[in-house]
Amino acid sequence: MKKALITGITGQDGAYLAEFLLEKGYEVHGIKRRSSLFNTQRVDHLYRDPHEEDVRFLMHYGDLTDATNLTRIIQEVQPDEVYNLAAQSHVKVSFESPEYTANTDALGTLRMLEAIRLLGLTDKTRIYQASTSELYGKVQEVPQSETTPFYPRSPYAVAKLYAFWITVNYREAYNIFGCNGILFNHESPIRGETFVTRKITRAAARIVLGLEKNLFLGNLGALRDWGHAKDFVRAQWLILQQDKPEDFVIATGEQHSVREFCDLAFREVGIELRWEGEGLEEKGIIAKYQPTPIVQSCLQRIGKNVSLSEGDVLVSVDPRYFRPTEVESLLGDPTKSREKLGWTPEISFPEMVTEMVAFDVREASRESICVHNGFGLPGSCEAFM
Ligand code: NDP
Ligand code: GDR
Repeated sequence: MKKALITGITGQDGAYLAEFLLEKGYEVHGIKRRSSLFNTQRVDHLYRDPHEEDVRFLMHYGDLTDATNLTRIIQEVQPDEVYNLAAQSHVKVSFESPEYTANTDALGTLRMLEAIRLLGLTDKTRIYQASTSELYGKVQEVPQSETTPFYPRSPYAVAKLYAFWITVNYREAYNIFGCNGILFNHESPIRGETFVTRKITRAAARIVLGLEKNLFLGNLGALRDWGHAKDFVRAQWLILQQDKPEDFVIATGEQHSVREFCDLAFREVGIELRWEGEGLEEKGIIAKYQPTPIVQSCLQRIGKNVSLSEGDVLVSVDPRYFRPTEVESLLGDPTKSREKLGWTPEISFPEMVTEMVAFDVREASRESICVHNGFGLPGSCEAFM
């Protein structure tokens, strides 16, 4: 039985990858940070009491900033494959915590590679590094491929640049089977709530169910190549199954704007948006509203009327969400991954938006029922990222 070790197991990709590898028959070990509250919601469905027999999903406390701890875990587990997904992964937050981001995202990767090398596991353990399309930043070529030059535009991207090259260097210097997946944005219903897609799908659901009135966003014109996390973790695994270690771009080859994402998400709950104004004055206004059957049934269940009318402003721009340096446009060229890995995405962009909104409508309706019955839920400070 193959053993995999996943850092960042409590994150979006960690959860999908763990599920994928368990289905493939792996024994899956995850590293999670100690936190004062439970933070394993994304993988709780995979958990089995360790006292049972044949448990194949095991967690270890650890942190990418702690080399001795990482080395001990790798020594104990002796993994065949390591997926280094842990990171301070929010671009905007990286401007506020640049040193911590570098410590985790750049030096954390070095610590993982060094642990494999110092433990003499270079012949046994393969390592996948979660590299990113943010490396292209101020893009030098459209679409971006494995040969496009990098131009990082945030402390996050600069830290990931170090991680990219240290992985290449350990491959060349020590023969480690280390690979970078240069992944373009990928989303899902379990995407963190402060990334723009989930922020939008969550707001669309909460607005039609009366839990929120407005959605404030930053750069509506930003263009991204958005895929589904479920497809993208399959590519991570394929990258480590090749005969020789290489780096791959993983992308859909399709591009959409934040504004377009809003249009689709709000349409899923029955709202047609029209856009008026420019720059800071740009607004998303209701052009038409006819609640969809799923929204209608939730409203009935909650026993509530939410009044939304044509002309209501639902989306506004707030400069708080602008970044000091922005990545305006990303579009990946997935030719190499298609030809060498045989990888193509299976979930389309509209299917993904539909799935995300449906999930958030269910979440919002649950919350709405609590609020309506006097069990008010507190707001979240995280909403302000
Ligand atoms: P998430 O933010 O959802 O998950 C990040 C994970 O890293 C969480 O489990 C988090 O733990 C953990 N983590 C953060 N800091 C540390 C630390 N110091 N030590 C140990 N663990 C830590 O990210 P995604 O799942 O979306 O992304 C996975 C990886 O892929 C990241 O490296 C990201 O930068 C990269 N990436 C993501 C893309 C995307 O579009 N999703 C695209 C390209 C690259 P906790 O739950 O405790 O916060
Ligand atoms: P990104 O994702 O920075 O591409 O990094 P994010 O969803 O945060 O932003 C995408 C684009 O949307 C614009 N935007 C907003 N973003 C957020 N978060 N909140 C807003 O209100 C908002 N309004 C507009 C942003 O300016 C940006 O242009 C993600 C992360 O998962 C990284 O870890 C990963 O490496 C890259 O994708 C590929």
